[in-house]
Amino acid sequence: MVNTPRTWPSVIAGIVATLIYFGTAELIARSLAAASAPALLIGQALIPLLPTVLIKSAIAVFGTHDKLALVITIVAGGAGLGAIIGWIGVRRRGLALVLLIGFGLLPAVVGFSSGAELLATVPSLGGIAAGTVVFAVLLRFADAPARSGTPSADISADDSSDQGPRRQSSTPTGPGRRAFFGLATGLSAVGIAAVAAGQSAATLARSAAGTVTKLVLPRPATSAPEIPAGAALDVPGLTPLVTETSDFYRIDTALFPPSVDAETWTLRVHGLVEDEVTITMAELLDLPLQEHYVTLACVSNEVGGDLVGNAKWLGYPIRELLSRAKPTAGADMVLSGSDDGFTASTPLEVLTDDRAALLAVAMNGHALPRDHGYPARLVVPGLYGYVSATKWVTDLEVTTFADKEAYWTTRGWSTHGPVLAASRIDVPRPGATVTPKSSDRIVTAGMAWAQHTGIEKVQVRIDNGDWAEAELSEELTADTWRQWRCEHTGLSTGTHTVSVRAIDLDGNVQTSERRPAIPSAATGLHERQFTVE
Ligand SMILES: Nc1nc2c(c(=O)[nH]1)N[C@H]1C(S)=C(S)[C@@H](COP(=O)(O)O)O[C@H]1N2
Ligand SMILES: [Mo]
Repeated sequence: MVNTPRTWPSVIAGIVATLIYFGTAELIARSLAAASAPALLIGQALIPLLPTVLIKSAIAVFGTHDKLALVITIVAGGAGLGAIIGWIGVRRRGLALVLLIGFGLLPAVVGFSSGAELLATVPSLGGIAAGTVVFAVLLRFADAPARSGTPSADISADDSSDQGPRRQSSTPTGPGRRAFFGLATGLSAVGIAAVAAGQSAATLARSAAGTVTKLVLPRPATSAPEIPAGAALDVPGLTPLVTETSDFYRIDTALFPPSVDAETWTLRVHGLVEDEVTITMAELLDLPLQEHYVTLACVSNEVGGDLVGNAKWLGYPIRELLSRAKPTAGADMVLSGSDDGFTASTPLEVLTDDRAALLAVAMNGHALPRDHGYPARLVVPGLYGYVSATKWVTDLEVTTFADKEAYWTTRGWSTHGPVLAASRIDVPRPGATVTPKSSDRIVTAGMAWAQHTGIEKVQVRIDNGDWAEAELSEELTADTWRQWRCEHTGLSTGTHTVSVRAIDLDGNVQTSERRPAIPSAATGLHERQFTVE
C-alpha cells in the first residue's frame, strides 16, 4: 500500500533535499579544490546574463560581499524550487525525483558547456545522490503511521497509484511527526552548515593562495618616494594614505578569481606591432622594475563611496614593453585581456607617455594577492580600473578604438574612462553627534583625488554658507589621493550638513550636478549630516 503524504511533509522534504544537495556538493567541490560548487557554477553562468545595472547595483549594495549575496540568493532560490518539487511529489513522486535529478544536473551541464573540466560535474553528482536519498528517507518518515514507526511506502516504487484522488495518509503525529521534524531540521542545519563551511574554506584558501607564493621579488631599480611627514594628517577616523592590501576594494566579473601559475604565465604583446613580444615571469622579474604609489578608483563608485584605494605598486613600465613591440601607425588603443575573459581598452597615448603605467607584480611590498591579479596586472594612473587595470593580464593587443570594444564598453559604459576630480567626507561619521572642542572647534576631514592631474584645493561648506578652503596633506605624487581637513567654529547646536568639493590642477571644479555612475562615473557633491550638541 502506498500512502500519499500530506502536502507539507513533502514540501519540507523537497527543501531539505535541496539544502543537502548544495551542502554535499560544496564539500565535495572544496575537497577537490575545484571551483565547481553548483552555486558558483550557476552564479558564473548568470553573471553575464544579468543586466549591467543590476550587477553594478549589486556591487554598490553588497560591496565586496556581492558574491556571497549571490551564493545565498542561489541557494535560497534552489530551496524554493525544492519546495515546488516537493509539492509536485505529493501526487507524483516519480516525477519529483526526476525533477530533483534534472535540476541537480543543471549546474554541472552549464559549467561543463562553458568550459569547466569533467571533474567539475562530480560535486553536482554527489549532491544529487545525497539529496535524493534525503528526499526518499524524509518521505518515508512522513509516511510512517503514527504508532508503528515503520515506513509503509517505498518511494522509489511506481507512482501510478499516486494518480488517483488524494488519499488521507496516516497523519504524522506523535513520534512519527517528531522524528520527521527533528530529522528535517537537523538535515537542513547540516546542509546550510556545509555550504557555509565550503564558502569560508574557499575564502581561506584564496587568501592563503594570495600570501603563499613562489614569486621572489627583486629589489626595485627605482624605489617609490619616501612618504613625507606632512602627507598624512592626524585625524581619528580619516582614511589612511596607503590602503592596506586586505582593505583594498575589489571588483571582479569572475565569481572565483582565476588561479594563474606564475611559472607558466606569459604576456603576449601583438596586433598592430612590428615585433610581437612574449614575456615570461622570469624575464619580467629580471627587468629594472619601478615602484610607484598610484590611487586606483572604480568608475562605479558612488559619490562618497569607498571603491577607491591607494597602494604602492612594483612593476615594469608598459611604455617600455610597447616600445619593444613598436606599434604601427594608426594604432590608438591597447586591448588588455586576462584569463577570465575580461578586457580593457586603454588609449595607446596614455600607455606611451611618461606616466607610471605599470605591468605590476607586487602591491604594498608583496606579490599580488590572487584577488588583485596574481601574478601580474596593469595599473594606469588617471584612468578608472575598468579601462586600464586588467588583473591576471596575459594579453596586450595593440589595435584601434574603431575595431575593438572592451568588456564593460559592450555593456553600456563609455569607451574612455578618465578619472574625474572627486572628494569624500570621512569625518564626522554619518549622523554623528559632535561636541565642539576647545574654542568651539569642529573638525571635518576626508579624501580627494584627481589622479595624474593632481588636486589643487579642496573646499568645504557648512549648510549653505560660504566655501572655506580646507588644509591639504602634502602631495605624495599627482597620481595619489590627498587628505583634507577643515576646522569650523561658531556652529549652532542642532543638525548641520557639510559638503565638499575638489578643484584639480587643471582648474576643474567638481560639479554639484548629480548623475549616475553609468556610463562615465557618478558626479555630485558628497554631503554629510551631523549634530552639534
Ligand atoms: N581580469 C579582470 N581585471 C579587472 C576587473 C575584472 O573584473 N577582471 N575589474 C576591473 C575593475 S572594474 C576595477 S575598478 C579594478 C579593480 O581592481 P582591484 O579589484 O584590484 O581593486 O580592476 C579592473 N581589472
Ligand atoms: Mo571598476
